[in-house]
Amino acid sequence: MHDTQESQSRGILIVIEGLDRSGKSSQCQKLHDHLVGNGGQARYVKFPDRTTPTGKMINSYLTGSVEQDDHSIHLLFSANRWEAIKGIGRDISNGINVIIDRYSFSGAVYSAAKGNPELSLDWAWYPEIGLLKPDLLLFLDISPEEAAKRGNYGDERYETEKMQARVRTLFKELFARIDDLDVWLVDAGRAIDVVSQDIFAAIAKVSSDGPLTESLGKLGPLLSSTTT
Ligand code: Z5A
Ligand code: MG
Repeated sequence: MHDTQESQSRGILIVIEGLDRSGKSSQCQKLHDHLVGNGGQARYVKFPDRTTPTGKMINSYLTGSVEQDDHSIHLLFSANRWEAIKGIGRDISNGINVIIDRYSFSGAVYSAAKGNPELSLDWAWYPEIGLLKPDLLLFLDISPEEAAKRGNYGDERYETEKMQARVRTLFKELFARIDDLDVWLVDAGRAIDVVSQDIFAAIAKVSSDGPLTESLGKLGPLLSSTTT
């Protein structure tokens, strides 16, 4: 775990990913409170950040009030991360642990899951290359059927069981194609506090030795046939 007593050390970059309603936002908030409660500094960042100009365009698309070309909306989601990344890097350097709710991994798989033949997973990943690589990626795994039982499911674009099933498969393919990425699969179908305990245990094992200089790189080859 990042030693919050050493003012010299940097923060850690944690990403929480998962399907819709897998409990990402609940767990990000709990992790934030846990780190702060233990005397550390933490910041909770959520993508898409719907407050910025790009985020407002994304929100209009997600809520169905405007249509967008698949490539165009994809690049807007990516731009929404690029415009925030310097600030995140600065916080990490200043010893603040940054918890990110959805990141490049959601960015690539949701677009690729649309099934547009001109928007492959490889194409979708490309704009993410160069963004900061997380120290730890937690994937909250839940079946689309289980997720659908939770509140408000179905209000936004992409919130269908068919889409979520494709997304789940693509997440696993994507993780298998990224070198040297610390991914923890967490069974998110359990009670909230049980899931949190697993997450806190994973965080305790992360080291913040050395500067956070690593960036997301190109995807490796697909070694198994898990595509949709
Ligand atoms: N998207 C994209 O296409 N490209 C991108 O680059 C990015 C995103 C970043 C909006 O995302 C959409 O944008 C999303 C992907 C796409 N589309 N879909 N689908 P978002 O992050 O703004 O919204 P969301 O993640 O889809 O939904 P959510 O509401 O934020 O879900 P969540 O954060 O995973 O769950 P939650 O809010 O913590 O919990 C949901 C409910 O379940 C709530 O009532 C909780 O009290 C309950 N809950 C949570 N955990 C549990 C457990 N363990 N047991 C029982 N009940 C629980
Ligand atoms: Mg959420």
